[in-house]
Amino acid sequence: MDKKVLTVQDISCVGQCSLTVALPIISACGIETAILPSAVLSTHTGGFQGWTFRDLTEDIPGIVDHWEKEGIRFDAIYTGYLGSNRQIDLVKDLFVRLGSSKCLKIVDPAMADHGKLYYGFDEVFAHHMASLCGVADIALPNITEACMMTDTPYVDAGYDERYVRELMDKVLALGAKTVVITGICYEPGKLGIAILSQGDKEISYYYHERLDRSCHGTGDIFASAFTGALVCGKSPLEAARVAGNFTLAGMKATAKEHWYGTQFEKAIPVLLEELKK
Ligand code: PXL
Repeated sequence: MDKKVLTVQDISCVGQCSLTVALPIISACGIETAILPSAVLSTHTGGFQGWTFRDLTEDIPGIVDHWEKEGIRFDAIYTGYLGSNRQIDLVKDLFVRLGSSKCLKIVDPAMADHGKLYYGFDEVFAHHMASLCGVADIALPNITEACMMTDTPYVDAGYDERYVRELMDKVLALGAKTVVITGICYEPGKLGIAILSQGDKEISYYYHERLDRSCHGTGDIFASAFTGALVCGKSPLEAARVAGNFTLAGMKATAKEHWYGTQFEKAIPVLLEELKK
């Protein structure tokens, strides 16, 4: 049977992140993608001023009830940016009610980067997000998010493999079955994606080139492509290669003056090539 994915996150109408990234990318992987918008914003909150924000929390229970009655179930549920503790509770509930028997639950905490929480989030939210990662098959934090969820001091650079291993063990201790952390840098010019599952002896890495710039939305692009690749049957390590190479190609395709997002659209052919390998 063809697989079906549900993704739960906001619609930032302009800004190349969250649902405007997840829907096209997972669809491009050839997978039916249903969406549950958690909020509608005029833009994302990372650099624009004066954005609008409509919270859709109160719409979620009715949508979930309807789908449950219709017998609609998903093979994977991927969550990104969520706006409140209550939304996290609603997601935990829909994991149970809308997941197929083998549903893959993929949680990208999408709440912080570069050592700082995004606008509007606090420590209590970060701990609540930790509890959502605790029920995930795959948790996809960046280093900042992993630190905030596990009360670990954030180290920007110069950390070693022991620090990363401890951090990953702490995320697994929350309950996640597998943790995938992007942006691991042990030496100049190289970035790693680290993967560790419960019971693994060692971290697996996929390394790719490190560019001398950062682009907004790359976490969402990575998580979307990773989800698409996993649902296509790739292993977590293969999915890391697909998503890592695609995200990198998107960054390379992004014009220098394009400050608010990543022009991943131009790299869709790379995604399709990577999926064929
Ligand atoms: O890319 C993550 C993200 C998603 N949604 C909203 C955001 C951000 C990051 O800034 O502001 C609304």
